[in-house]
Amino acid sequence: MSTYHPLTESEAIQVARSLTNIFESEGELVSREIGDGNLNLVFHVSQPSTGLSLIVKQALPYAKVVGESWPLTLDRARIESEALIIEERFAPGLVPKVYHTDNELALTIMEDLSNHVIMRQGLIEGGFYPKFAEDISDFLARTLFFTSDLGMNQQEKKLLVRSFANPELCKITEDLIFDHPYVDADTNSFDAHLREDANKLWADSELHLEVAILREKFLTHAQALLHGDLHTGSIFITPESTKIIDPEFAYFGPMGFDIGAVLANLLLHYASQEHWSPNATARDERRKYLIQSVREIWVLFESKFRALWDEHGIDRIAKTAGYQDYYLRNLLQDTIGFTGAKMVRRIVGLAHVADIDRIPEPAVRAKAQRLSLEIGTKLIKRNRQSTSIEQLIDIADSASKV
Ligand code: SR1
Ligand code: MG
Repeated sequence: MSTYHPLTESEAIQVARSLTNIFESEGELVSREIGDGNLNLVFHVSQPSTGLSLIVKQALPYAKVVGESWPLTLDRARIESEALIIEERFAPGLVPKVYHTDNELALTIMEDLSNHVIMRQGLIEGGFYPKFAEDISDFLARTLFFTSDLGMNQQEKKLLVRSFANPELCKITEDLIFDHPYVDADTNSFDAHLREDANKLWADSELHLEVAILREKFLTHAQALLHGDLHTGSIFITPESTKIIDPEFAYFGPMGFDIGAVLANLLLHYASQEHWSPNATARDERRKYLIQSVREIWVLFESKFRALWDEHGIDRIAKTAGYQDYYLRNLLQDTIGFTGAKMVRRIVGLAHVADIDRIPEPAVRAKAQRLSLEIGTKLIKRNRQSTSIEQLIDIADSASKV
């Protein structure tokens, strides 16, 4: 079975048996394809007699969301496995355990996390996750610091940058986040009632300047190894546990892109509350919880990142007074700008979010979409003037009060 082909459910059982020793030799295995993402096959393989289980994830040679007309490198399976292994080293317990990688078959066999829920779905169902800000700030601070020039050997980092080049998946991001939403591109997809809003977006040269600056950072600023697609669909969660999955977009890029992805997806959920909250009191409480999560994630991230720098910083000249403050101020600004860009793409670009798309009433959905666009565009436009996370919060708060 070593030549690449998309696996069937029964072949997933064969690879799970032959490439790992997770299962007891006695006892039948059951396999189900459960992938609901944009790109891959995901098989859940279990042994009912023992309760043991695992996941076989296989990259397809094209983007499933579009079809075979959009070819896509299988090398992303290697990138994903290697990123998971590095993330586990720096943020232990916050990613699934990798049991086996097969680059020829483009597959990763890993821990089954089906006792968790996908965070996007958990939020839609009204879940509260009291440990999330602590866990995600740990993940971000530790993976970003220890793969940056502040926290790892700078020559080894250059070699790692090479093995995480990931040009095809970066191109998806460059197009779908930093280009297509700002022109009348074929890949864009939005409700007819947003036509005027899209026209405004395409004509806004002040906005385009900021997008060009953010795009340049994404293209050139190899600051740290990013997850690269850290939305709430890439997070498995329970109130007690957080697991970050799916780093196939990993590459060395600007740190604020990962932090912004998390904040953007909380704010997209915030923008959808008129539908998902049962009444005005619940909506206000939910919005406060989401805003408080955004604040805590940044505040905890910043203090953890500074502590890692003080304790484990490897660069003598980076200890110069004032440099850490300068670095964190730029990182906050990048985070705010990327948060905005990640919101806008989910409203007018190719790939949307269920928090908003699943709102059935067009008028309520339109309000959530416009609120997301308003918050997103303001964050993009104001990112370079920002000095505090409270400025991002004010933008979200005041937009939702109108
Ligand atoms: C063609 S892939 C569309 C989107 O799905 C992934 O999760 C990334 O966010 C990508 O932009
Ligand atoms: Mg994904």
